[in-house]
Amino acid sequence: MNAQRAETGVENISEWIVEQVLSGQPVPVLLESMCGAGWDRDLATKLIERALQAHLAAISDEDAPQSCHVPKPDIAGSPMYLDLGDRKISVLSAIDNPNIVMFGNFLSDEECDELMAAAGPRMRRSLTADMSTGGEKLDDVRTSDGMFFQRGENALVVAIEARIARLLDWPIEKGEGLQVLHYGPGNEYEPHYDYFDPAEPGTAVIVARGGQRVATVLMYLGEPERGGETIFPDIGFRVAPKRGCALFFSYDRPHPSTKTRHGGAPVITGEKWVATKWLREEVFD
Ligand code: PD2
Ligand code: ZN
Repeated sequence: MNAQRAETGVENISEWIVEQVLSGQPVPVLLESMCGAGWDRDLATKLIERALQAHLAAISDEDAPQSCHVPKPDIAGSPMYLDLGDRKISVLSAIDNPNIVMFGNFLSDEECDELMAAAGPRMRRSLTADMSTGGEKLDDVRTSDGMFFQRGENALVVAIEARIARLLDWPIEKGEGLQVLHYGPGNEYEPHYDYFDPAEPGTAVIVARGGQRVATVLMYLGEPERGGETIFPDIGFRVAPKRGCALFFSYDRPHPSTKTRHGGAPVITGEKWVATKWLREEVFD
């Protein structure tokens, strides 16, 4: 749409202005293009101001749901390592907002192998939450295979769940079962939020069991040769799926202001194996 075609009404013009700015058009260039199309300069300036202010208000967290207590690793004082009792892990990188921390040496090679071997025979095409019903559905946005372990299902799952609980000071009972995912070439998980959108009809059913999701721990078990990064497109951040490492991130409210939209980029060559632990606000049983 050009400036002339944007003359159909104030609402359309506002939308068009926001679209232009989001697509990278500098505001002075936008103003000149509106003036060139016959708009009065003062009116065009006001319209731009109003459209951008309304857009900022809409995406700000003022109307967001209230924030809640979330799991958090204690990395105050910038420790190089954290001793979790059964394992010493390293703190590789961290971002404060959103809170994302990457840990090294979280799982041993033997633990990665054992998880993949135990999960292998139980893998089925991954599903996504059906937000209209609270059930599950097959969706092209997620093309991995996966399976869930019961919480505490075997000695290794018990050890990993206890390690996560100590790292994040979050009770084991407030976690979903450990999930193992496998991505072959071309498989991906398109960007999404792990929390459940309060505006969707199916959310009430889902959060009746354990409340909202508040944090995610991704543990990389098997590395592809290319691709398969975990991506955070809104903050321009990509994480390599390095075997044995764990990626933690939290979201203190079910709202885009948490900046936690993330995805699994398509695997290009090789195979990616990852284990996911989603943490809830309340006991999940
Ligand atoms: O496998 C991943 O990298 C990935 C990316 C985004 C996994 C999930 N989300 C998830 O399990 O929620
Ligand atoms: Zn996710």
